Amino acid sequence: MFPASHVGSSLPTALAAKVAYPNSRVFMLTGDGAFGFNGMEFDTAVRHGLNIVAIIGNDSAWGIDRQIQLGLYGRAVATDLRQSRYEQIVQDLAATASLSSVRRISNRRWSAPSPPTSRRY
Ligand SMILES: Cc1ncc(C[n+]2csc(CCOP(=O)(O)OP(=O)(O)O)c2C)c(N)n1
Ligand SMILES: [Mg+2]
Repeated sequence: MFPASHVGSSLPTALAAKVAYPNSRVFMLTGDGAFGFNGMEFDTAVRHGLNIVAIIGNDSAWGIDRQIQLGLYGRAVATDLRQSRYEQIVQDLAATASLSSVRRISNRRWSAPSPPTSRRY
């Protein structure tokens, strides 16, 4: 577990971990916004046969920022993303590789809880 907190860092970190520990199972978690930073590196994973488990939390939003905006200001600005099928991109990149195994678990859109009337950060 390497919680770097930098958006977009989990995929390159996971690939490096798999290179360093080829006999270990490597899991990574990423958001949909984060996928946009370097999602093409799944192509790197395929080319180098780096078989990792990637979980993409797709809430169609820059979720943390959206949540903060709602908490502080009661409305969200420029933090909505499209309901893109990022797992299909990965599926296409991996289509010719035997390591391809992509599953979509849920199609539920994230919905923010009602913003509180006042909140301190
Ligand atoms: C390099 C970098 N830029 C910006 C941030 C600030 N930041 C923290 S969470 C977040 C939103 C991430 O959105 P997403 O990847 O979709 O994850 P979600 O919060 O929706 O689960 C941002 C921009 C950061 N942590 N690192
Ligand atoms: Mg998100």
